[in-house]
Amino acid sequence: MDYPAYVRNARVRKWVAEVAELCKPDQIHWCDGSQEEYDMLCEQMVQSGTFIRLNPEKRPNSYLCRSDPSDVARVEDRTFICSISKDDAGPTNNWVNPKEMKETLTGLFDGSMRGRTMYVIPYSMGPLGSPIAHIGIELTDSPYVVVNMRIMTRMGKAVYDVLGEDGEFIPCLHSVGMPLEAGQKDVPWPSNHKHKYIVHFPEERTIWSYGSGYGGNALLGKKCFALRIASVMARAEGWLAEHMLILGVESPDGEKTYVAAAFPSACGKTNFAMLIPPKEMGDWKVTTVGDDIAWIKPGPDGKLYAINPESGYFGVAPGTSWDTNPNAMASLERNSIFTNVALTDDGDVWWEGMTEEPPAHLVDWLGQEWDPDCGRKASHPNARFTAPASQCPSIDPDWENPKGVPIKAFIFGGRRSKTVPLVYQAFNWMYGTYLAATMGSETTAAAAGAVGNVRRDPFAMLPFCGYHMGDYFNHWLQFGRRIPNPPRIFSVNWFRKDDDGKFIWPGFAQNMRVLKWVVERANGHAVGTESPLGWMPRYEDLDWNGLESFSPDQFYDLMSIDRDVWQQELLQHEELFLRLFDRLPKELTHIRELIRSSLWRSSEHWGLAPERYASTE
Ligand code: TSX
Ligand code: MN
Repeated sequence: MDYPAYVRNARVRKWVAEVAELCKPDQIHWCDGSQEEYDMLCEQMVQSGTFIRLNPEKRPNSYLCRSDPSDVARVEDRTFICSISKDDAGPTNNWVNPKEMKETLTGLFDGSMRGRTMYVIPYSMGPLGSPIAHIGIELTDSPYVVVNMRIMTRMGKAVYDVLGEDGEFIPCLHSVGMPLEAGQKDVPWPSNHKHKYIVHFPEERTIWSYGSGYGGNALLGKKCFALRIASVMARAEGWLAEHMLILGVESPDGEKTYVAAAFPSACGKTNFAMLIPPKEMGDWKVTTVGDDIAWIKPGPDGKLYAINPESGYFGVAPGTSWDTNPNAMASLERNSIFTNVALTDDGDVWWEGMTEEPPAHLVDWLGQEWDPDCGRKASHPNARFTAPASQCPSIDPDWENPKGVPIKAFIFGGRRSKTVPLVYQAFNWMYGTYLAATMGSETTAAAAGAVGNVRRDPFAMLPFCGYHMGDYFNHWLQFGRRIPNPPRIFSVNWFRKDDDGKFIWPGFAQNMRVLKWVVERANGHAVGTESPLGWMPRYEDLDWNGLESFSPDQFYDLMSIDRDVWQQELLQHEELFLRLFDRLPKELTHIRELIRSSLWRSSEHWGLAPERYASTE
């Protein structure tokens, strides 16, 4: 085997040789991460029919890719946590004995790269050399993965310098699972229609992924490493690997506050990470550190420092527009990859919700002719853009600071049409852990299950925790005990509806009013009134400049805590806890009982009833 001289790490050399012997690729390409290499691979994919070069006038240096219609999303039922003990994976993960799984996968990987090139991708999750960052190496037979990884991670040969001769890395093996026999013609999107396996070995800290080329199944630095494997590392080493955006808030007098926030899918997480405050509120500014994942470690001063381990956005395209998220639209103006969106007649991209009026003619994500009356969607609901984070106009000046940014508050949100108030602050870390652990979100058309069902998604980590969810809750409780002055914890819900089924809260930019109260509370500047769930703002505690039409009555509708509805809600929390009973921290059951007993106070006693407002002016 020939190695580039700069690959000095013995473990890397040995592992690449072993995998090559198993997968039998025609050749090995050691990625250097250069622009030339990126351009060469994109051009090669244009030639092979995998990529369509978009009109350089409209979308410079950008490409459209259409996946196989059977390979369009993460496959949770084919995702496995193969810990030695089944109990360590917990009831919310699929588990197979690691020895058995290795045998199955070794059989599948044997010869899986025949007729293809195996790419060696060295990458850092987080700024190169940051004490919070970690290194991975992905071996893949997909050039699509290589170019996406170049946007989403710090990829390139400089990683080997950080790694040195004996540095640690996470080995990530990926194959689309479609070897080419001699003379066999390739397809634009190779994948395996029969076998798909997204497998994590938490004790060994390795990832093996077979059969899918899409998103989190194949870009192994993201969900597989930065969440599932990193969550295991974080518990062992005393830090947090979270499914959270990170944003900075700058007040008119220049006070800078960083918050991290977790939302389940379909809650507009990227929109919130890139929020532009209403100008009527004055000189407030929001800056973006990350939109999906946060790695958080305690610093020497006892504060918590967070980095975004990624360097790009792999965002859901449908619904993204100049109205809903101008910063995202600006980020993907150039140097971007679009997967499963529609192609316009002038060589640009389009998706549902991008413009009010759809174009009169498109080629849809399946490559078929499309017009507005054809009755089909032009883009797939899970169509994605891959865009460099550096292109985001709201990118935070410290987003690549190797020390990370200091986190003052955690926000947890879900999509709840009833029950959950617009915002409240947990009384303490334990109550905060409870609210995050019991977080739920209503299913939308894009997700499985009946529309409107509440699906519990603790910490928005249910599909991404690499170990038992009960142990994860315990890690959070333990973590908070060890740090002085831990971040304040908040719950938000932008999605409450009135009795006519209409959203009460205008959402989007107006969420800045809530965010302002959150950072002012975290900094000890704002008033909070006690409710059974936590501290809440009164109407007069929020900034209403520019939104005076929003009445105190509407606010009360948004903030009310209905005793009977919450009794039901607590029963649902109990259901979740029962699933995790053997490892559920006792504290959480006690908090539930505390909330249950607090609900018996009448609403006037938490200072938010509308009659109160009448008497304030
Ligand atoms: O992303 C959203 N956010 C967060 C923004 C910072 N969305 C989009 C849906 C999630 C993918 C929202 N949708 C938000 C929101 O805060 N709120 C809503 C609900 C809503 C939808 C439409 C309106 C209002 C609220 N329209 C009008 O008021 C005209
Ligand atoms: Mn995510």
